[in-house]
Amino acid sequence: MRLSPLTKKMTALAKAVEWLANAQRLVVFTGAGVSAESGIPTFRDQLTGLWAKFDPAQLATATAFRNDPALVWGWYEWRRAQVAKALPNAAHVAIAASARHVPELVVVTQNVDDLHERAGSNDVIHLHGSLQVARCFACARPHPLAQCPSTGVEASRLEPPRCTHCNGKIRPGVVWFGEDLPETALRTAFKSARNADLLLSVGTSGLVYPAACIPEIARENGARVVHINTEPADTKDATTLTGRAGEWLPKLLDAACGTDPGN
Ligand code: BV8
Ligand code: ZN
Repeated sequence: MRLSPLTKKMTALAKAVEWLANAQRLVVFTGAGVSAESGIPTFRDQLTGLWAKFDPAQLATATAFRNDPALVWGWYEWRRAQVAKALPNAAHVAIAASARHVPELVVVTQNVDDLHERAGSNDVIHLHGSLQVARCFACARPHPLAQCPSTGVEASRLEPPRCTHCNGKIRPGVVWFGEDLPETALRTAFKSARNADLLLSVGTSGLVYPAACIPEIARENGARVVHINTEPADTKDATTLTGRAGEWLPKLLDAACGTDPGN
C-alpha cells in the first residue's frame, strides 16, 4: 500500500512521539542546523564578507591559521560576536526541557556555540570544541578571552592575541579539520550512543567524521533514531521528520510529555 506524503509524515511523527514518551536513555545529537533559527549560519551556508571566497572547511584548519592568522582569528572572533548576540531558539529550549521528562538525557553537539548551555542544557558534550575558549598555538596554554569579542560589527581581519607565557599566537579552542577530537568527549559520546534507546539527530548533514558515526552507533546497538532536518534524508532504518528543528522539537516534546517546553 503506497502511503501519501502526509500519512508518511503523520506516521513518522506518531512513532517519534511514542518513542520519546517511553525513552529512558535519550541522546540528542546536534549539528549547525539546530542553531540556524538563532541566526547562526550553518557550514552549508555560503560564507559572506571577507570570507565569501572560502569554504569553511578550508578556513577551519591549522594550515589556514599558519598561512593567515589574522584572517582566521578574525573569522572566529566574528563568529563569537554573532553567537554573543544570538539567542537560543525553540529547538534549544525544547532539548533542555526534555531533561525534565526523560530519566537520562545526554546532549552531544558538533557545534562550537554555547546556545545549548544558554537554553539550560547541562554537561553538553562538545565534540568539536568551543568558541568560548582559546589557547596558545605554540605551547597550548589556555588563554582567557575577553567577554566581548574584539571585533566590531563588521567582519574584519584581526591579529590574534599573544600568549603571555611564550608569546605564541592564540588560536580558538575548536577542533580543526585534520585534528583529533577531544578523547574524553568522543569516548563519552560513543558510550552514550551505545547505551541510548532513542537518538534524535537534529540539524546535521552527517558529513563530518568521526562525529557522523554517532547515529549509526546508536542504531547498531538497538536505539531508535529520528532525524530532524529541513532537507529530506534517506537514512536507512531511521525515521525522518523533515522541517525546522524549532518547529518539530517543541511539537514532539509537547505531544510526548504533554508540556509546553517554553514553561
Ligand atoms: C579527525 C569546529 C582524526 C571548527 C568542525 C573518517 C574518519 C575520521 C576522519 C575523517 C574521516 N573522513 C574524513 C575525515 C576527515 C575530516 C572529515 O570528516 N572531513 C569531511 C569534510 C569529509 N574529519 C576531521 O578532520 C576530524 N578529525 O577525524 O581526526 C584525523 C586526523 C588527521 C587526519 C584524518 C583524521 C575533525 C572534524 C572536526 C572539524 N571541525 N567544527 C569550526 O566550527 O570552525 S566541523 C564543522 O563542520 C561543524 O562543527 C560541524 O561538525 C560540521 C558541519 O556539519 P553540520 O553541523 O552538520 O552542519 P552543516 O552545515 O554541514 O549541516 C547543517 C544541516 O542542518 C543541514 O543538513 C541542513 O539541511 C540542516 N538545517 C539547516 N537549518 C535547519 C536544519 N535542520 C533543522 N532545522 C533547521 N532550521
Ligand atoms: Zn604559549
